[in-house]
Amino acid sequence: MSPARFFASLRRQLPDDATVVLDDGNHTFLAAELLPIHRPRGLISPTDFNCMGYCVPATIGAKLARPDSPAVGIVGDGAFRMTAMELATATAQELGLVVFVFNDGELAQIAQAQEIPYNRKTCTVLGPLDIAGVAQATGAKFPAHRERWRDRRSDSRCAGLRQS
Ligand SMILES: Cc1ncc(C[n+]2csc(CCOP(=O)(O)OP(=O)(O)O)c2C)c(N)n1
Ligand SMILES: [Mg+2]
Repeated sequence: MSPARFFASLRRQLPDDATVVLDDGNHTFLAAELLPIHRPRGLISPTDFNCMGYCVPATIGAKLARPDSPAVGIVGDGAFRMTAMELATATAQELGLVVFVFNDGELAQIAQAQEIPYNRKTCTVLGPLDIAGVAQATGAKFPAHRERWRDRRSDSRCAGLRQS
């Protein structure tokens, strides 16, 4: 699925009082460009130190702080694998939140900063990540329907994890 289509569809379905939680990666900039936010504090991200791994636990925090409105996390596959097991906390507490994983198989924000000036990548290609397996291990739901899209750089997928 293209990022533009993903964010347009997300915006259509999100109520104005939702909280969107980002991580650090290419999706951060895509969200800044493509996802209008309709209330103050409706978007949070790790702006102080840009620390990867922020999204999943921060989405849990956002949902605990505002239990009556939706909390949605958007995270890259590199950052997701840093703190994904926190989903077990979300399921144990029956919080009901959604995490979308931008699954492009690399630490893309860094990979492109290597590839553009040096024409090579170093230590930024990721091994396989079984997101459905993570969902199963933590008690989260993983939708059966997934769309794939191919961009110029890599085969990218956007997968949603629903925790309820
Ligand atoms: C803890 C931590 N380590 C390293 C970085 C440097 N860094 C910034 S973005 C990024 C890659 C993120 O990869 P991914 O989550 O897959 O997102 P993508 O850029 O592929 O969309 C890295 C390694 C960081 N911000 N935080
Ligand atoms: Mg990535």
